[in-house]
This record gives sequence, structure tokens and C-alpha cells, in this order.
Amino acid sequence: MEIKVLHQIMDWNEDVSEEVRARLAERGICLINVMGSPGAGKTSLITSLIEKMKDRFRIGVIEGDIAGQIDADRIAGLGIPAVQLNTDGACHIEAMSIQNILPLLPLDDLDLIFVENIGNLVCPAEFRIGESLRITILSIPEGDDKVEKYPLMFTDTDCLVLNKYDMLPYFEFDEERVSANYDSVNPGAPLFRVSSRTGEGLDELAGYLAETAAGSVS
Ligand SMILES: Nc1nc2c(ncn2[C@@H]2O[C@H](COP(=O)(O)OP(=O)(O)O)[C@@H](O)[C@H]2O)c(=O)[nH]1
Ligand SMILES: [Mg+2]
Repeated sequence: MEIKVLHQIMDWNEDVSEEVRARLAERGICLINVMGSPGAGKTSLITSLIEKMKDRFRIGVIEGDIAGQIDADRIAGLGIPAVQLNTDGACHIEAMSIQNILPLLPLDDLDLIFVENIGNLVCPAEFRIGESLRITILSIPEGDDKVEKYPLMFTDTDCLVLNKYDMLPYFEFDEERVSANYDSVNPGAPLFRVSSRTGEGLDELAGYLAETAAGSVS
């Protein structure tokens, strides 16, 4: 008898993810799954986007980390509802964890929830968590070969953020290589060149997210 444990877990996760997405959509809430390596700039980008989008959207954040609550403290310091989800070793978040943690957020007062996924270019891409929108972040210092090495993370995303764009002059980073490879695995998907430090590209990204988020729950 063939035993398909992995497929069953994945299928089950997909079902819970769809349940979470639909439940949030009924309440007019869009969940955005932010993925990327440790240190790519996920928390910094979420912080910058909150500043850009908070006048139009009531925002909450779920911070995923293996341990600790440093990032949730950073977000809560902005006066934004934040919850820390510790996976205690697991390299990704699953939909069930989001389902369990959502009641800790003031859902009646939110339009948008950012989830910072675990820093990792592999596992998070395989598990949907109830999101209407996925952002993959690649930062310049990580190198220009990541789309070729970790294709799923760049295939299964709605947009790619090339972050730390201010660092471009200091690294041998071939932008054309990244954009060509990204286009080949995810044709037509948008790529944003962004610096959370200088603010470059943030208006374009926030505009895209606002439009897509509003469309995803209407
Ligand atoms: N130069 C530069 N540094 C950045 C940028 N975004 C984040 N950083 C820095 O990168 C480091 C990791 O950022 P963080 O947001 O904590 O990354 P995370 O681990 O993906 O959440 C911090 O020292 C940030 O100040 C950026 O756009 N440019
Ligand atoms: Mg972080």
C-alpha cells in the first residue's frame, strides 16, 4: 500500500488555508504573506509599508519566528496590533497556526494583516496560510543566483521585492539576471526595486498592495 503522508499534510493545509482566507474575506480582511531569508528586510519592509498604508487600511501584524518576540515588540511599538507566533524550530508557518492565532487580533478593527513568515527561502513557499497575496523579498547582499537555486519561492508569489536597493553599488549583483530568471519562472509578475532605508520604491509597492488587497476582498 502506498503511504502518502506528505501529500495528506499538504492537502489538509491547503483546506485550512482556504477556510482562513474565505473567513477573512467575509470580514473584508486581506492577509499578506511576507516571505524571504533571515535578514532580507521583512520586518523593516512591513514597518515601512505600515507608515505608507495606515491612513487607508487598519493594519495588524502576525510575526513569525522560531523563537523570541523581538519583531512583534518592534511592530507593537508603532501602536499596531501585533502577535508573535513562535514555531519552536519549524522552518515555516502552517495555516492551522494562523487559524489559532487570529482570535488574538482585533479582527473587527482590521482591513489588512501582514504575516512575517519564518526567515527561509525554501519551506514557507510550500505552505499557504490563508493569504490573498504573497510577497517574496530578495535583498541585494544575498546574491543574484537565488531565483535559480530556490525557484518555488519566486514562482509561487504575487510579486518580488528586490530590497536593500541602496546597496546595489556595493555588491556584484546582476539585476538583469534576477529579473530574467524571475520572468521565466513567474511570467508577467511584478518586481519592485525598494529600499526600506532610503524609501525608494515604497510608494509604488504600497500602491500595488493597496490596489490588490482591496480587489482581493471586494
Ligand atoms: N541598507 C539597507 N539595510 C536594510 C534595508 N532593509 C533592512 N535593512 C537592514 O537589514 C537588517 C535586517 O532587517 P530586518 O527587517 O530585521 O530583516 P528580517 O530578518 O527579514 O525581518 C537590519 O539591520 C536592517 O536595518 C534596506 O532597504 N537597506
Ligand atoms: Mg524579522
